[in-house]
Amino acid sequence: MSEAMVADRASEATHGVTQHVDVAVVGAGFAGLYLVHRLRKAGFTVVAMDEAGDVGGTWYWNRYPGARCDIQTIDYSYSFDPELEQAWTWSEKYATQPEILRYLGFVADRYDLRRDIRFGTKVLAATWIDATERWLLTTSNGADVSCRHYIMATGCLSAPKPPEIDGVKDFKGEIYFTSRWPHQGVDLKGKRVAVIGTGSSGIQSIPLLAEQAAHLTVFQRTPNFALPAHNGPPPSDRAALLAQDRAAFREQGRWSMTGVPLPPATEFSFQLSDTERRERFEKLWAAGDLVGMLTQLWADQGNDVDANALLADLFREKIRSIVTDPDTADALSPTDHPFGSKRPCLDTDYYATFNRPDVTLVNLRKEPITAITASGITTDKRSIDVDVIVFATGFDAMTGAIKAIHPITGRAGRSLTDVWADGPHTYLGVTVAGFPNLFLITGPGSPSVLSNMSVSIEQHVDWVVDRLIALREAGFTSMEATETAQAGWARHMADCAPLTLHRLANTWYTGANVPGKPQGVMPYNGGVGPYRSICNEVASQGMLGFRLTGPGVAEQCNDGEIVRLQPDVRLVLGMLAQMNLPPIESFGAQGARDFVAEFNKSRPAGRPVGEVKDGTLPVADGQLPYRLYRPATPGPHAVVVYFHGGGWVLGDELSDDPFCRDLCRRTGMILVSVGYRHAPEHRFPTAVEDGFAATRWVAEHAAELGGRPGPVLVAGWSAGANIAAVTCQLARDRGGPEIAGQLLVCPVTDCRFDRASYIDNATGYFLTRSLMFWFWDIYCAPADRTDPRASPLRGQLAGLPPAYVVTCEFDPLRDEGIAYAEAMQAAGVPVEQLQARGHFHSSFTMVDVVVTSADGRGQMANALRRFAGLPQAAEQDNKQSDRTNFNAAAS
Ligand code: N01
Repeated sequence: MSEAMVADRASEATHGVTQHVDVAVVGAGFAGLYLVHRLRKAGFTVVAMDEAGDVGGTWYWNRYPGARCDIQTIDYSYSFDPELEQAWTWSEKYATQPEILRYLGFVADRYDLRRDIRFGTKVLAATWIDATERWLLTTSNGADVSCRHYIMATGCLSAPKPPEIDGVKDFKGEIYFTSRWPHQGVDLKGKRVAVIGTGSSGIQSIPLLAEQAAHLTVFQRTPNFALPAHNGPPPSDRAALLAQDRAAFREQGRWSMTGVPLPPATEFSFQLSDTERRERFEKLWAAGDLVGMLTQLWADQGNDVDANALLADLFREKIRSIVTDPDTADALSPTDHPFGSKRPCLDTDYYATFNRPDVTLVNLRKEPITAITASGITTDKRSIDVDVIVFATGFDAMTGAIKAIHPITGRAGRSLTDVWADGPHTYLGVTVAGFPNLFLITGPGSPSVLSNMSVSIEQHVDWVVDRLIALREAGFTSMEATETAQAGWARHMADCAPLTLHRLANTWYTGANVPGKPQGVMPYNGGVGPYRSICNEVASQGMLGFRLTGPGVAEQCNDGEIVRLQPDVRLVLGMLAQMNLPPIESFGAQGARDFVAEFNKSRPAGRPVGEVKDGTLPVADGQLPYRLYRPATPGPHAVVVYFHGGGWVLGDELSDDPFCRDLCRRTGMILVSVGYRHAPEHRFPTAVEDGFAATRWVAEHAAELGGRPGPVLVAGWSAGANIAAVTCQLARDRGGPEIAGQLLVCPVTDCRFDRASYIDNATGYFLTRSLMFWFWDIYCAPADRTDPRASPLRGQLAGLPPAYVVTCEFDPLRDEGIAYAEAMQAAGVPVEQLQARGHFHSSFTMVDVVVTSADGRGQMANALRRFAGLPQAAEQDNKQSDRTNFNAAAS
């Protein structure tokens, strides 16, 4: 669109007269365009405003040489209209900025969107007027706007960050920002050029700038991971997939974790050999697929630092193989953050560019910039004269464009800048408490930049517009998030932290790139599909967490938190619900055992330990099998006798294998998992008597097993924790063995079924109330149930070994576990409790599936080490998580 046409368009809004619309939108990029289209179709009057001279958003401004998308264009497109999809064909796998801009122009033309967009127009201030329940916007160009709903489609990376280097104003040469590259281009021929910054913009532009400049000097503060794009025509395999079933392809993207329809890797790093890992890496390196490299190598690459390090090593090897000067290769190799924690880049000849004689890398970690001078850039070691400085220094991301471009004043005169002073607070990343009818498209707290933006944008726009339609139909004129819902979303966001490694890097994802900006992972890292289902649930649960008001209708406020489960627990339970399994108890005892054995085959294998050895141990009337897990460290080791879960009916010494391995690795102790006998073949008290006998045998044979002589420890999960608890009571009463401590994970401690947790969590959390009835019926006659060997809560508790008791919020057994911990404590036993918020009965044994339970398992291991008089384990989980998920109550 010509500048004259822009001026015409801007002047159509008459000065002095307020323009009244249903909805005002800021931004005319991917999000703004789709908003205008959908809102108009839904019958709303709408105006969009953009400072730019035409549509395009980020693609309007970022015109630097080499600018391209780095998600395959086949995925980086609108999907709302199949005809639009048929009408446009991308020429490349990763389209250039000009092609993407042409596409957005094509979309604007096709739906005649420009007629409702005021270009060259900045919103100067936005104020909520309580009396009219409308937003009033003052603008830089043309009429002010009064709107019922105000939607920020401002993009996540649109407010450039100032260079923060002294002396920029003194520089006598030319200065350019990649984010505001001149439309007419820049002639760099024969010039000495400096680039500051090696993020995506720097890495994309550097090879092309090097081709033009007489000499290029790259000032790098943090080396980044870059993968060759191998650009070319759209890959035929994915194009064929799309052509085969366009709707299914798009739908798969919408429900995926990243917004790109690629199935994630299922094998874990420790299940693959070095050769297999290398093969996978080479394949993705050759494919040039960033999302693939981020998700397809091994299942734990994105959340486990050790698994991620394997991948980072392969990257560094590649850099060394491309860059001829070893010092330069070293400087270009990232070592301070896991792959993917900072946005990795797609490049074309980036690393090879540093082999050119006319390109120099300055490593700012070794020689920081001290100032920019009239003639160039000075570091603490030297001065480098240049004619041109290109700042590829990035953006005040996520919040910059929302809060810095103009004051937004909500209810009771509260400014968004004040409300967000310590970081952004949102509900779903879309709304903010205290700011009625204000919507953020891909705002902080939404998957946004951790996803394929086009998919996230469509989801947000559809969700918001659908809500506006529903409000209108019900007669509501305002919609506002509640503080409870917003606080719940913040908690859910924090719960999601261990799912990825983003928290471990200094990056614009966390605000670390802007001096003084509050820090925390801003985008939602729980995945695109889960996020979509949460948004849908908010609507289906009567707009949970929103207050709706309107003239002539009763206020509606269905307050609450939308996600109370840990994010991965929610996924596991969702998958189980989809499987629609019959109740386990309906299989009968043997059928249930077969079912569990089959079910366990599909879980990730446990992690390697030093040695796994099977054996048998004697009890009065036979032999019991056991499996011993020995750490890789030199012994002798403290010994833990472990009892598996399964309601005294199911399971065996192998059935908690991943949990035993994990505890062995974390504690550095031998675990002996005992195959005690089960009901109905062997009813009460066989299981507990077996447990006691096995513990005594292990204690007596500790040295032969490679263990440390002296007291043993006991641990168990569920019914196994019942056996561990009872074993401690029997050992106290029967003269040994000496037990140094007990770890009880979700223990069965009493035969009562009327505690609140039995009622609240009766169904829906895998272990059901009726399954527990069934277990008790098979195991123990009603008359025996009050025997302390069945219900240890009813026993004498004084003089027991110190205990660590773990309970889960969504577990029928929660309250009897807490009751046991409290009763032991009242009896003078040293007790620590871990009350795991958002977890279910199986959270801690589902190692590598419920990764949010890793912190808790680390705490259990440390408790066992304390009981054994050992120093605390190396802070294994501090590298996994920088905060605790749980309300641990140490007593
Ligand atoms: O910005 P960045 P970007 N002195 O913040 C350095 C998207 N994008 O514009 O890492 C010296 O990533 C800074 O160093 P450090 C994409 O999501 C997509 O490149 O803070 N150096 C860093 O190296 C991307 O992630 C595409 O230590 C300074 C660089 O400048 C996001 O936009 C293309 C400095 C900034 O990197 C942002 O990318 C382009 C200083 N004072 C962008 N200040 C696609 O391909 C900053 N730096 C789709």
